[in-house]
Amino acid sequence: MLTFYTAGESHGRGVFSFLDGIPAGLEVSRDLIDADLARRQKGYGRGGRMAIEKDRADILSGIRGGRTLGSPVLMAVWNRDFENWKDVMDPWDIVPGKELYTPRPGHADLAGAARFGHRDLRNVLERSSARETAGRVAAGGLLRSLLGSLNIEVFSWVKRIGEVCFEGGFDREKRDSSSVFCPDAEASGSMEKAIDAVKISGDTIGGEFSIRVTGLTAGIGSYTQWDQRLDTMISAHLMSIPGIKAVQIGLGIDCGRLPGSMVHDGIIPSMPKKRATNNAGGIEGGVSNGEHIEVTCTMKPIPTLQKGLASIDIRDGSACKAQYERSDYCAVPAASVVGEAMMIIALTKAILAGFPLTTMDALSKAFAAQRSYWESL
Ligand code: EPS
Repeated sequence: MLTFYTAGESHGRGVFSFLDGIPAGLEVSRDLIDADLARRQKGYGRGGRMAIEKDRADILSGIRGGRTLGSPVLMAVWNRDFENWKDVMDPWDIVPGKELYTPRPGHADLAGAARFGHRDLRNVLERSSARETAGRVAAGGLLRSLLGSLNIEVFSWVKRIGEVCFEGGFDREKRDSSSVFCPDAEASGSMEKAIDAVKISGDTIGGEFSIRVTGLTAGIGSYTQWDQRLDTMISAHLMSIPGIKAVQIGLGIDCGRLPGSMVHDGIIPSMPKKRATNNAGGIEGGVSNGEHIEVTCTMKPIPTLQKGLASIDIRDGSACKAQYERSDYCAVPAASVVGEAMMIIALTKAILAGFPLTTMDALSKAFAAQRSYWESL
């Protein structure tokens, strides 16, 4: 089984990813990892921090000569900004001056203080910051090589920023030339304008992104236990991304409005079995059904607002505005890259749960056998 965790604080030394259970012999592409990290840093609406950082993955263990060893992989994304925070983040000495006492509604500040008994909210903020998602993207970037070797591709695009919605299809070139990662020039322009508007008013804005998986054969996941369902695994991984408030698979919430005849995807006589539509988003009964996996995530507006939301000073309970430190105005484009990473991690877990193998050679053979079985059905 694959295990994945991160460690690290936003202004500490770095963000660290730990992956255990990757089969040995996987040829890892450094470029894929760094390209994903660079994409996460972009997107119209980002704040000042991204001008400081130049995220790269530093492999600290588990890879030798470009291939996984089967032992745990530890990766670091070093924080350049740490240089400016060395004293404040010192593990041994308390340096006063950067304490925070006015929690931001919508962020982890207040609830996190309740969980761990912190008074200085910086102790919560440093770990709950979305800076942590750099570690997820590094891990996803590495495992992209594993899925790639099985001919599985994962990609995303931004579908909505506030009221601006793009309903069309995916086009990689167009997405990559868009400042907001939306594959439509006109919609991208309107999305930029929506972000500009909140920036001027000291506000923030959310949106939606979609993720598509191609090349996943039928038969990944399971219906025999709740936690082995592919939809359980995918939605848990995507819901864990900071700011995500909804995950829809396929037709999603529209399934509740339409009759069965308009929801379920007719089976067309073919080998392998094809569907007339893909409202199920490629998953039936918790198992991949051979169609593309299609998921849409909704992200709330970032809770750090320049104009400040109603809050209190937790030292005396008096009313005041929530703290403001440099932040993003819109991070939906960046979140779409994190979404790809979490989808990649979820799929790798599901595949390795189905084929618990320790070498890439054995995994490739088992996966190919599953694919031919499906193609012969
Ligand atoms: C982020 C780094 C953070 C924030 C942002 C995401 O850096 P800093 O706090 O130094 O500006 O910009 O985090 C949030 C928006 C949040 O709400 O936590 C990053 O690397 O993505």
